[in-house]
Amino acid sequence: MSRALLLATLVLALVPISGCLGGGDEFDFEPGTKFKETGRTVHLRATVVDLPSQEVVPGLKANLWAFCFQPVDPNDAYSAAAVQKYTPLEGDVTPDGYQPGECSVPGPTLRVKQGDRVKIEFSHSHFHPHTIHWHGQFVPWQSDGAPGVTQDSIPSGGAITYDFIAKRAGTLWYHCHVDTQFHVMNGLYGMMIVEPQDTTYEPKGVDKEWTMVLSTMNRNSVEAIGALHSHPPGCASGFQGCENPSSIAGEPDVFLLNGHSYPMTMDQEQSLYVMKPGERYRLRILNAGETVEEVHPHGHDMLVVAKDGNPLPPSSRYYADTLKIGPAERYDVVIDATTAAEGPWMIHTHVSSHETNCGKSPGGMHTMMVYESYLDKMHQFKAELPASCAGPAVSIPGDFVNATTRSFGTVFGEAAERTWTIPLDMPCAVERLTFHASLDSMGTPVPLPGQAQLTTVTVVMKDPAGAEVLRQDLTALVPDVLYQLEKGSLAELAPSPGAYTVTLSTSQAASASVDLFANVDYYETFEESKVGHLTYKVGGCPGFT
Ligand SMILES: [Cu+2]
Repeated sequence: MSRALLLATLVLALVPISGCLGGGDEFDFEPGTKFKETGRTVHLRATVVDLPSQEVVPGLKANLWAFCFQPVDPNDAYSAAAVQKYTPLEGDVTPDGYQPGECSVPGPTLRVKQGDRVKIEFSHSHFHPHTIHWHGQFVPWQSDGAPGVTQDSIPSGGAITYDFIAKRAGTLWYHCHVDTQFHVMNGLYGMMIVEPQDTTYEPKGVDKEWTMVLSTMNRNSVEAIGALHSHPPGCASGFQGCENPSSIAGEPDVFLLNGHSYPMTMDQEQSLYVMKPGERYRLRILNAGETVEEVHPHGHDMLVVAKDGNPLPPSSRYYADTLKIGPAERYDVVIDATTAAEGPWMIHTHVSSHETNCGKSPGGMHTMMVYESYLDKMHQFKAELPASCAGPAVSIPGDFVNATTRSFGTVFGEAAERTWTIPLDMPCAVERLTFHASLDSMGTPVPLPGQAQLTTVTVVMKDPAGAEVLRQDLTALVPDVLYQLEKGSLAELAPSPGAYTVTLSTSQAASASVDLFANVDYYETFEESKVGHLTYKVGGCPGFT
């Protein structure tokens, strides 16, 4: 073999090998590399506030906690632009000192450029401690927001500055890392987008970006946290008299897309995806909830281009009509709008029980991709797809059962009066009220021969409105009285909450005592809804049938 032929053979033999080694289509990407610091700083102030009575599902108002972000310097346009706000829905609360959308659930989307310095001055006067964890970002460990591990949580009145270079690009997120199972559920999460400097692996020809943040809640747990808001200002865990919420969170039973359930998603500018034929959209999906979801758009495929913010090699990108996304995962997908597909299309989780509100479908993690030419027709489709909870959950008081003894003085002939109250918290939900008073004969004086029993105790009972409903003398001959009210009559007699009062009086106290017993028996569970939250159907209670 000539030298030239040998060389040619070797070159030919090496070509496939170099192909295997990567060659021209080598995927030349490594997270957090190939960038220069921009020299610019995104300088924000962050806090946590209460968002009371946020309607997240039609008819369900939750007491949420929200992250707020705003530029430290209001004139700093670069930092201000990094805070991308959700347009508040009607009725959403804007806390004092903030612009609409600066405090929200999910929190505002933070959008910075790779290489920017991100400086977040975090402080709060919320009753519970919090932190911010920058999920996916390559931060110095001191800025990792991991309480009890690498830093203390930030108590009410405390402060920390998170300071890092946005090294890692892509779709990331942030969330509180204190009792994550509660704090995230209660609203402390949001998306963070870092635009890469090297756009080699970015999807091309994108006209618009959409974001989809999926999350879950447990109604009972969120309501339980709401009840803790009576804590004094500055009250935080570890302080005397301040309770933490239970560390056991209930199973998810509320399913949210950008902080709301369908059909509220249709009213949310950032959650109703409007399309135009020929355009191409990049949808960034974050699962901030506790469940695994299956995102499914109707009428379109999704080209999956990035996982957890990192681009997939072009040869590994794939089309899917159903995309599994577990807790904390992110996927970027590209959706093409075509003339052939013009219309209104659902996009929702295909874990079907999670596209419900209180067990009713459609609801939950569900919204629409609507072509512009169909926008004005959406009210029809919405009308055909009603979804709401049956009504607010009613909290029925626990039964009142009490027995006691009221004793009078020991001086014969002395007048005396004793009182007792029977609380009545929700008259319309009472099944039966029972009151029993009985003169304790052991306490009556021994009558002299030929004399009548001397001790008489008069029992007077008044309803919460002050009307007398019972008057009876107790004597040795008539030693007791029983008073009962059944369902129906009680609501009429005592339409508003309050207390029945019982007054015992005698003009001849002499070691007499009266045994008292009361039982206010409220209705219990009437119907257990599919989401595990107890709802009640109580005849006579306003708003319930
Ligand atoms: Cu927190």
